[in-house]
Amino acid sequence: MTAETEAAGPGGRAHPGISHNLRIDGSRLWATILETAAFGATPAGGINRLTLSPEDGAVRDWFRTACEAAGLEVGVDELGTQFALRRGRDMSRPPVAFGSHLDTQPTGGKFDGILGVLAGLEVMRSLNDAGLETEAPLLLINWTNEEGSRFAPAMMASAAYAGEFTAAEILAKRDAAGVSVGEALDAIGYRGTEPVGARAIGAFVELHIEQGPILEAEGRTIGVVEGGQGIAWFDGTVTGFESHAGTTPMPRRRDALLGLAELALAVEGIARAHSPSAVATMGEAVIGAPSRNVVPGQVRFTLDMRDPESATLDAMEAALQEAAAGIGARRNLAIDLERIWRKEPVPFDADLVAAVDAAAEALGHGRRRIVSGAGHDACNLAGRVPTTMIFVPCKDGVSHNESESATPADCAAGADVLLHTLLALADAPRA
Ligand code: HGY
Ligand code: MN
Ligand code: MN
Repeated sequence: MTAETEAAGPGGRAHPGISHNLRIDGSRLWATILETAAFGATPAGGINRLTLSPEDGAVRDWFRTACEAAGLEVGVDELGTQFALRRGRDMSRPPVAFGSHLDTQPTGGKFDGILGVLAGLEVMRSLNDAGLETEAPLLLINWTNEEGSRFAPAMMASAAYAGEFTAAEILAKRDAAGVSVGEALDAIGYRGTEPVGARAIGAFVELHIEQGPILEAEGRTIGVVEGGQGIAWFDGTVTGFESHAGTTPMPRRRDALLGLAELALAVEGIARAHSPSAVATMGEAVIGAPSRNVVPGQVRFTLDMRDPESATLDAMEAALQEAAAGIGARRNLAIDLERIWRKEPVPFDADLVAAVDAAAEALGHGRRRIVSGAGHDACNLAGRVPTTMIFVPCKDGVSHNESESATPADCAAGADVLLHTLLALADAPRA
C-alpha cells in the first residue's frame, strides 16, 4: 500500500468523490506485468501467447496460483474462462466484476488485455492489505480467447457468456490446423465444468490500454469509455486458374492474387470514403498451392471492417460486395465472401461511465470521453449487465505490435481509477 488506508483517519481524509484514501501498489503491479510477460516472450520484447497454447496454459496456472494466494475462490467454466471471487459482506448481491484477457496476438505486447487482468489482481491484493471488505462480492475474470487470432470470432467466451453463442458452438470452432477449441482446452487442462453464463455478474468494468493515439496526443491519463464501435469480419476466397508462369500470355491469365490485390485497394478506398471513422484491414492472405512459376489460382483471405455507426458498416459491406462483383467480372475470377461475424456498435452504461468519470476526477487525473476502436469483452458484457471501460494511454497509440508500451504511472493511475470505481459500485446502497 502506498498511502493511508482509512478515509476517516487524520491526514487520510479522502476526496469527497471517493470513499477511501486507498491507492494500489504501482510497483507491485508493474512487477506482475513484467513477470507474466515471460510466458510467450519474444526476442523483440513482445509476447506471442495465442489462446489455449501451452504459453496461455502456463500464464493461466500463474494467475490461478496468484489468485488463490490472495484468498480468492477460483473457478473455470466450460470455455476455460477463469473467475476469481472475493467474498463481500452481503453475498446475496451479484458480484461487481472486472478483468480482461491474458491471450495475445502473435505479435502481441505486454499490456493488451493483460493490464486489465493484472490490475484487477492488484486491486484484490490492495484491498487485502487494507483489510477492507466490500458490501457486494468482487469477481476478477480472465476471459478465454479475446483476440480471435487463433479461433474466430474474437471475444468468443464473453460472447457465449452474453448468450450470442452456445458453448457447444464455441467448442466446435477450429483453428487453421483443424484443432477445435474443445481439444485445445483439454490439451492445457482448462475445460472447466461450470456452465457458461451460469455465474451472476452485477456489473462489469474493464481497464485496458487505449490501443490508439488520442489520450497520449492530448496528454490525458484516463479515457472514460462511452462504448465500442461496430465490427464486421469476413472470410473470402478468390478463385482463378493455375497456369504456367512462362507460357501464359498476360491477357489470358486468371490470376487470383492480382484479383485480391485489386480488392485490397478497393477496400482501402471504401474505408477512406467513410473517413475518419471507418477502418478496414485484410490481415491474412494465403495462396493455395503456392509456386514461384505458377500463376496463382486461389487465394484465401480475411477482412476486418469497423465503424462506430451500424449504417456505415452496412454501406461499407454493400460497397465491398459491389467491388468484388466488378473485379470478378473484369478478371474472370470467382470472388466469394462470407460474413462470419458482426458486432453492432454498443453504448456502455451511463451510470457506470459516470462512476469512472467521478473516480478519475477525485483522483485528480486528466481525462476525456472516448469510444473504443478495438473490440473488448466489455462490448459483449454490455448486452447483458451494466458495463463500462477505463482506458490509459499506450506509446504512440501502438498495439498488436511487440513494441506496445505503457508507463508504470499510467498503469497505476488506471488501476486506482478501477479500484475506486469498483468500491463505489460494490458499496453502493442495494438497488
Ligand atoms: O480485434 C480487436 O479489436 C481486439 O483487439 N481483439
Ligand atoms: Mn484486448
Ligand atoms: Mn487485442
